[in-house]
Amino acid sequence: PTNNGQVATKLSAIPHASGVPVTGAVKPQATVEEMAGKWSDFRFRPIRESQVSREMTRRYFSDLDKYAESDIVIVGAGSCGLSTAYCLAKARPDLKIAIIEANVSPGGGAWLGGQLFSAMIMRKPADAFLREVGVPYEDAGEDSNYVTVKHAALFTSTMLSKVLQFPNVKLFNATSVEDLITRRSPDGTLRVAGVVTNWTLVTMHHDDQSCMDPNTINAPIIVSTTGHDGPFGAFCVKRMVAMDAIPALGGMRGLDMNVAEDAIVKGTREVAPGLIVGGMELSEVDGANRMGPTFGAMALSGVKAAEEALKVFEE
Ligand code: AHZ
Repeated sequence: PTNNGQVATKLSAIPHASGVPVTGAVKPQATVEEMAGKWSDFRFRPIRESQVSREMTRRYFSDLDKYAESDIVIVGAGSCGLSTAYCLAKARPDLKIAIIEANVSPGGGAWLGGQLFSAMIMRKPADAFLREVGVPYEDAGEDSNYVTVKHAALFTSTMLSKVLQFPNVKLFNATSVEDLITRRSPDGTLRVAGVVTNWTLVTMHHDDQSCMDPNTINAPIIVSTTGHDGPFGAFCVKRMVAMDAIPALGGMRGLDMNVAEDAIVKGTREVAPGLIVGGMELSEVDGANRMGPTFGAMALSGVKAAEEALKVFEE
């Protein structure tokens, strides 16, 4: 049993599209083909509206209860956060992993390759990550230094479908991390010990609504992947600077694909006790370059962030 009382499930036990798991099904299920041409007699089974409400809310509140003590919280479900979640959930089915995403739609900037263009470019050797997750891509051959996914949304939707099938992952979307839980040790070091959350619509209205107090999640390790500074981004590291737990931010530098991608992957680490930073949020800490529309570093920074997080549980 895992720490939340569930039986651990190995990745190999999570079926793919050809064998969709139907929990609790007792009889052979109808197929769509069997419905064809029979629309005049068609009827859905009856339902009472309250059943729908209860099925949704019961699960959500049970998840709030279960994940109030998580093993790992990932802040931000962009390409780096989702890659982190995939690696962690696969490696450790016994750990409870909460993903907090401010937006209604998870995926961050990875729904398009760059500007409004569809294709997503990944420099080798990040093609290994695409094979690992099962994202189809084009490779121009041995001499080519990069591969191309025909639409960035294919990458992001595949990541989401894999990550959300893990039984030990819960995505709380439309939920913002609006502060960090911190503990000061006797030597003065600040340790991040969880996150403070609120509905995103509430956080957007702190100026014109009376105080609506937040909620909390405790966890020994937080992985922050909230992207570079902007209306939303770099949230956790900016908060750490405000609390004097990180001296200052280096600030994201100009675009240099070759320098930027190596630096982000290599630099992904625990920047302060309890806080691992990956993806473009790290460029703000280290004063690293941006890479623009090439996503290999986001995937591999996720791989490294997961590796760093797992050290905490191996100690
Ligand atoms: O909504 C944000 C996005 O989905 C989410 N987020 C930000 N602040 C949050 C908060 N609470 C909860 N306080 C929050 N969620 O974090 C996600 C960040 O995703 P992203 O795609 O912006 O970041 P990434 O680091 O995964 O990928 C960066 C992609 C970039 S930017 C770039 C450049 O500018 O040069 N190049 C690449 C490849």
